[in-house]
Formats: sequence, C-alpha cells, structure tokens
Amino acid sequence: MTMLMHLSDVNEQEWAAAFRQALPNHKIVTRQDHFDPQEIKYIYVWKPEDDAFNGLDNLEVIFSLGAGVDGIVKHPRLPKNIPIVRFVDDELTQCMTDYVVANVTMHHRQATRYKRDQAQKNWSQYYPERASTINVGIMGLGQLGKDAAEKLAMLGYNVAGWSRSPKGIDGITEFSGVDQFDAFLARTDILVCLLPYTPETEDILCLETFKKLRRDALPGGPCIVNAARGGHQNEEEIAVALKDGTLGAASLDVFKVEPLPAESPLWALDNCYITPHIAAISGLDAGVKLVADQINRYEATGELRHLVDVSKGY
Ligand code: NDP
Ligand code: OXD
Repeated sequence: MTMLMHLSDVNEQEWAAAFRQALPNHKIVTRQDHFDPQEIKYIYVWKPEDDAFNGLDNLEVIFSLGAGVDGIVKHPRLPKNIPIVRFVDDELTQCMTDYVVANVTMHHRQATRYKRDQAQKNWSQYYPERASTINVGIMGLGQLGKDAAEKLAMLGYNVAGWSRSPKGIDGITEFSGVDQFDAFLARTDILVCLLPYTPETEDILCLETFKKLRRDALPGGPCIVNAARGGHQNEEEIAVALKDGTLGAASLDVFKVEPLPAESPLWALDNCYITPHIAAISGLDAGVKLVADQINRYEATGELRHLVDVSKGY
C-alpha cells in the first residue's frame, strides 16, 4: 500500500520520514520521488495544488493534515466518492482553546484601552466588569467551538454558541440555524468564529453582522476573534468597523491572503491583534499517529473515523 505526501508549505520530507517509521509495511512517497500514480492508495494533503489528484485512479482515502478541509472539498479536480478524513486531536483542540481564551480575556480586560493609555503615559483606573457580565458568542460548536465554549464558561463568562443544529451542551446557551443568528448576535459582546469555511459561512464577519452585536457591555465596543479561516471575514469592512467604533477590537489569526499583504490596512490598527495562522497546529507526532492508526484500522476492519461530509463542506 502506498501513501503520497502532498503537503504544501509544510516540511513534506520530515512527515514522510515519520510515516516510514510508523507504517514500516507501507511505501511512503513524496512529490519529489518517482512513483506510479496508479499505486497510490492514500494521500495525505495540505493545500493541494491543481494537479494533486491527477492520475490517482486507485485512491481509497484522502487524509487531511488540517482540521479545516475547505482547501480539499473545493478542489476543482477532487475525485468523487473517495472518503476524506480530517484531523481531530485533543492537543490541537487545547491549543485553539488557549488562543480563544487568551484573546477573549484580553478584550474583556480592555487591552486596547490600556495600550492606548500607556502610549500617552496616562494613569487612568478603570476596573473591568466581572466575567459573568460579558456575553461571549461562539460561532461553530464542533470539535473546537465546544471545548472553547466549555472552558470560557468555567472561567465565568456567559457563553452562547451558534451552530447548524442544537448540541445540548451543559451551561451553554444555544442558538441554531439562520433563523436564530440575529438573536445570537444581539446578546453577544465578544464574537468568536470557529466555523468551517463553506459557501454559507463566507464573509460572515462583515459590517452587517457587527452592527447587530450588543453595544452596551464592553466599554470600547463589541469585539471579534477569528481563528477559523480568512474566507470568513470581509477585511475592508473589519478595518472600517475598527476605525469607526462599530468594533472595539479584533483578534485575527487567519486572512483571505496569507501571509497578510503589507498593504492591508489591518496592520496599522492598534485595535487589531494579528497573529500569522498559529492559533493551533496539527503536530507531527499526533498527526502521524492519528493517520497510522486510521490506516491500520481501515485495513483491518474497513472503518474510518472523522469523515468529512462533502455535501456540507466540513
Ligand atoms: P467541526 O466540523 O467539528 O465543527 C464545525 C461547527 O460549525 C459545527 O458545530 C457546525 O454545526 C458549525 N457550522 C457549520 N456550518 C454552519 C452554518 N452554516 N451555520 C451554523 N453553524 C455551522 O470543525 P472544528 O471545530 O474541528 O474546526 C472549525 C474550523 O477551525 C476548521 O474548519 C478550520 O477552518 C479552523 N481551524 C483553524 C486553525 C488555526 O490554526 N487557525 C486550526 C484548526 C482549525 P453542526 O455541527 O450543527 O453541523
Ligand atoms: C487547520 C489549520 O485547519 O491549521 O488545521 O488551519
């Protein structure tokens, strides 16, 4: 059985070497190696190039290096009816929760206000309200959103989540579907995006959305945290909202174009907290173990876990 590594912007050779250790009875090839496309049964993918699936007529499973599979499901030459398995891992979830908690608490504790005061050498005491007065709204209550919601609730925040279908998570107020989106926004002070990027969620972080957020709880205005995909955000409108006060601050880990171009107005805004797509990473050890386990189980029983529903896009 042969597995092809197709990992753009990632050290493909390093992953291949680790897979050779974990799956000694399998042949692991990279794009630099000579191989017959017909022998490829598995492909391990991140940011697939246009020719990623060319000639792979005997492909049985597509494994995604990422938790997000938008780059795979929208691939113009994605082979039909081949199962896609995505990355789901406790360590990645924990990392994402760290990022979300850090940024939510930062906005609750008025980081921008104190940064501006410091620049002016201004000693002005303002005591942030307690966490239970702050309404956090998490868009997406999947693997990542659910954990972040539960941890924020443990810290005392008043947490709600919005997903396609209700989940019944203890201690979290739930909203679901398009019909309940406005009610969810109307009670939200800090809006966190952990949605998959699909046609329905494209540009969901836009002025129209921001104007519907609750305005009277956070002194500087409502805030957003996006650690999902740049495709979720209208960056021109975020810049406008950050300048005119519609938003108090934004934490953005992902961008429409990465790296974020130097011309982006977001770089210069002191209430925009930019990180270079580092909220959570699929670690090599965990990734190799997860895929090796999946392959061993699949070959023994035919079972695959964490399958993507291509019709939904995640
Ligand atoms: P999941 O698939 O587990 O969860 C997705 C959630 O979004 C589900 O609750 C789903 O609802 C909800 N959802 C999907 N579409 C809609 C919609 N149209 N309206 C309302 N809710 C919707 O994904 P994960 O939690 O594992 O990951 C989320 C995203 O995080 C990934 O797709 C990826 O893009 C991003 N990510 C970013 C990283 C980074 O470093 N910045 C790292 C890892 C992931 P339902 O369950 O009801 O269908
Ligand atoms: C992912 C990511 O989707 O790192 O896993 O963005």
